[in-house]
Amino acid sequence: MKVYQTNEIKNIALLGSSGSGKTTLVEAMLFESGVIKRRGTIAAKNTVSDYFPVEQEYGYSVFSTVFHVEWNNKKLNMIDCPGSDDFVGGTVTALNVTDTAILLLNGQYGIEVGTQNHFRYTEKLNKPVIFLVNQLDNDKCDYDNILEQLREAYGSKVVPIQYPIATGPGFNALIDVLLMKKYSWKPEGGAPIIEDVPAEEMDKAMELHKALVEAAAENDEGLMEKFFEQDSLTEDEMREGIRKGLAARGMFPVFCVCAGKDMGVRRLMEFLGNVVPFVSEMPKVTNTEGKEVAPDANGPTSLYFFKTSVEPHIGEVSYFKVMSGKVHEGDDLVNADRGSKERMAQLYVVAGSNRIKVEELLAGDIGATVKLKDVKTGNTLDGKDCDYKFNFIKYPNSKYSRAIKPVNEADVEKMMSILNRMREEDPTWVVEQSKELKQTIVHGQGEFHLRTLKWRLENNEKLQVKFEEPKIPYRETITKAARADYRHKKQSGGAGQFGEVHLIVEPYKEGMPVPDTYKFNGQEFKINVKGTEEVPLEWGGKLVFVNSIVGGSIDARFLPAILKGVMARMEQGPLTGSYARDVRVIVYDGKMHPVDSNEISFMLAGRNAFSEAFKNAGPKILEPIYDVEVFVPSDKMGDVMGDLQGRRAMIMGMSSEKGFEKLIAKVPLKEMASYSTALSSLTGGRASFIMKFASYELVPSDVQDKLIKDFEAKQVEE
Ligand SMILES: Nc1nc2c(ncn2[C@@H]2O[C@H](COP(=O)(O)OP(=O)(O)O)[C@@H](O)[C@H]2O)c(=O)[nH]1
Ligand SMILES: [Mg+2]
Repeated sequence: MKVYQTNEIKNIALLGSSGSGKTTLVEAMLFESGVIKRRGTIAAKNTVSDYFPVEQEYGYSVFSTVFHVEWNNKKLNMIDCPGSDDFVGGTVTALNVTDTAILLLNGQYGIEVGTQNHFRYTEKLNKPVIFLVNQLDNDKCDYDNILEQLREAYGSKVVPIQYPIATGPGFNALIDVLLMKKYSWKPEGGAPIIEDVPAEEMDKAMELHKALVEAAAENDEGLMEKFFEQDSLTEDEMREGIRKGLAARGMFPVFCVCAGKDMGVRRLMEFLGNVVPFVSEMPKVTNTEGKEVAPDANGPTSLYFFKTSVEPHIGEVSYFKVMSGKVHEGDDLVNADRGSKERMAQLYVVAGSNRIKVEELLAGDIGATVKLKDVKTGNTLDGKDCDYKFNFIKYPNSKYSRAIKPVNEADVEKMMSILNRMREEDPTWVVEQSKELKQTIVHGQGEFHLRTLKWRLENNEKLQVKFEEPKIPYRETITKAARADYRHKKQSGGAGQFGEVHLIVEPYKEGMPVPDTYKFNGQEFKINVKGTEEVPLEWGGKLVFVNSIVGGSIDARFLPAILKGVMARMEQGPLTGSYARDVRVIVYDGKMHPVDSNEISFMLAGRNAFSEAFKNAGPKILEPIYDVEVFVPSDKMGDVMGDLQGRRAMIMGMSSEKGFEKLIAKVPLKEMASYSTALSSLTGGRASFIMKFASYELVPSDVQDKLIKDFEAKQVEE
């Protein structure tokens, strides 16, 4: 295979809702460019793109699939992305390593929640977008309506380059208003018949052509002047204008295809080859040191690994983009993130599970290799004299969590090692061994995301696991000051134990001064601060420990033991055994025994005095609250709002954009446990949401009573 130069390579992401037809389009493109000899179908489970058993089982894409086609001496590297937001990891990665996005729309439905989500990612990453309306042969397809939806959602930058003469099962022709030609196909699709625009379509075609010329001119001053002088542009000038418009997101061109019948696919590839920006024309990526790295084949060699996957029959395959320089078969490189050496024994370009060996790949290109020793997703391998690292990919926060457990308890270690390995394939799975909750928790992007995790553990790894509801990381705190003392005393035979501690506890807020006196039951307690220790807590908040001991009633050497006793209770709060936070403890008095006092005595006295004072100090349970943003189609707004109110949500705001509403709310984590499933069934999968930890807040008193009761019942049981 030919070695492609940087200025012959284009990297493109295929986006769009599940079911819009991305995988089918890939099949048609690969067929048209000669990589495969016959087109597979989703129904026959023989497509190039969905080749993993889990994908064939569920009937849609779980992973992103990398492939390339050669077209007119250019190489188009493409990544077919999963449409469901559950598998957003693959989509975000793909968008980061490509320069242009093709956003497919399902001709039956027009803009869907997946369209909106994917468009939002392109916006965030500032990537050019081409809209592609697919399934023009569907009898529900209404192209003009879809165009209207697009304009309403994304504005006047939406400019059609094609329109179908008629949609529905008879679809077989479209007008291309960039070339001003009619394209039509025989029933088997493939090579088009290209003719002049028929007279009856001329008016409509001319009108759209003019709009396109104007839009193309808008993105370049030289072209604009020319357009005003001559009222037209040449084909090349138009391509130039569209390219600039695309690159600057000043224009979102709209194309048409029927991927299922391979109609319009060649023309789309031609446009991709001729018009979309090259790698070298796009903004440069910066490395972790903030240095811009140009895709320069003469620069130092640096490869970024954006995907690793364990593939049927071969094992681990690692996908990379050449960020700079070139890589040759047999090159020795160094892993900049892990320090290890790696040999690039074989280089491939890929089309799904098909691999083609190549000798060399240059800057900007995408390739794969196998049998690396220790390369994880996100690592960089560098050549001599280069130490670039990259971390430009940012994944969304997880929003669905489950506690996971092997059915056979002896398999815990095995499960953990498999989970950690799987996480290297998909960084949006987060595995957490919670000491606090005594659970292993897997966090993901949705119920389906975690179900595929389970499927793969059970089917690929033969490890049976079960999911449980994750416990909620409650916190405990106090709401007023209280006082207690406790004497620990033990005299049995030999050495005795003695320690007595008097202390005050109160809620602590940052910067709060210590008062001179406290009053409890009419009695005054004078405070004389001798020392303060601030302990930042691993689980958030603080413990402030104040020494105000009078007249040496307790030796200073016992203070650390008292603090240790207090901390033991902070780690297992007196109400429900949850972590406590935001407490100030003032030790102001106590007693020692000249022989029997020791550290253990003061630790126990400190712990018990603290426990008692805590219980008298208006103790409260806090729960984690999340900031939640829900994107809902307008007609489902009422249902979604009602459901949220049933989840103790506080609605913070609403805004309406592009036929969708955005709802902003604060919701307790406890109430979000199965939200993704509930939201999906409320809206028929047409809504999506994101969530992020906000703060800890007091739980309502009925919830608190129940939590304390449950805890006490469990204590008795144990
Ligand atoms: N009628 C029709 N069906 C299509 C077309 N393209 C794809 N499909 C069907 O739509 C479904 C989803 O397609 P798929 O390629 O898996 O979509 P993806 O989820 O975006 O990858 C499959 O059943 C395809 O056969 C098309 O142009 N016309
Ligand atoms: Mg697919």
